Amino acid sequence: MEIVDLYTDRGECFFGKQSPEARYVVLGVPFDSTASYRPGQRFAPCEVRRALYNIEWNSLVIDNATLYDVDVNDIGDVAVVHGDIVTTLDRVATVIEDIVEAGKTPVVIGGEHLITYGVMKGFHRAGEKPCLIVLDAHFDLRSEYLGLQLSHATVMRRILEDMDTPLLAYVGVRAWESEEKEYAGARGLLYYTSLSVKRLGPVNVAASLAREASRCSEIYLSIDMDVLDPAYAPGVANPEPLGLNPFEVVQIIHRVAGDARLAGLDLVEIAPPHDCGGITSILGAKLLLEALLANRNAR
Ligand SMILES: [Mn+2]
Repeated sequence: MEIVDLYTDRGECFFGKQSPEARYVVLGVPFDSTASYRPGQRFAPCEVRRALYNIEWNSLVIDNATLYDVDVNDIGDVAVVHGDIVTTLDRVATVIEDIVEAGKTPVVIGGEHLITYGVMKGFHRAGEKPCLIVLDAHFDLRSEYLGLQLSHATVMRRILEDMDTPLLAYVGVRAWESEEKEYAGARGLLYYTSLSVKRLGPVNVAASLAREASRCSEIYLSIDMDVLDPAYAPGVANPEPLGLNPFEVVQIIHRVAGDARLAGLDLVEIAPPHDCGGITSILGAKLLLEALLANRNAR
């Protein structure tokens, strides 16, 4: 049974690059079954690819860096089973395990944030435990949500508890239940709220992340698009006001992804049915492009 669908016949939905030898392996996970407010993240892998296909491929930050010079292998989307969380996450883990064992760097386009659990499980099965840096408006640290242990609202708690993953820091958090803040405090998790990023400045926050990461052999970056203010990224499943702006986020991404120890990254929670003119998918595509170019430049 094939658990990865190759969307080779879908024209612009395709990332446009397919080099089997490439270090970077792009994988879509069009899953949104635990969405509670505004579903539709299943459409994001296609929309982000379409956006990336149509914007220019240069970096704004690194002179003369362009995606034309980066070898990328887009292997398509995981064949998700809508409504079946366990099967879907297991398939994600199986594919990621293969990618990691082949020494490649997965670049995952969600999908809701719960898919990061499957990705981390794949690393775990491959015997790797990268330090996690999360850009998000939310902690996702509930013990359960709407009776579910595995949910977009519990994903980081499950990753911490099931795999003992070192969660290095959150950036941009600004919306929580008291239970989550208490849990973060009890575990001593480091977090920068969106307000503290404004006060400290993104360069200083990024420098502090780099200091924290000095103890890590590998780093994994999870980018929830709701870390951005809804003014810049309205098309997300759970928008929260008072977020970061694109320049703050891109500076942090450049520092984190511009580390040769980056083992993988994901971009999650874009919900195209709630977007305006595709601006969230286009910005997501740009952030992905800058992350890839930052990382390639570091190697
Ligand atoms: Mn979030």
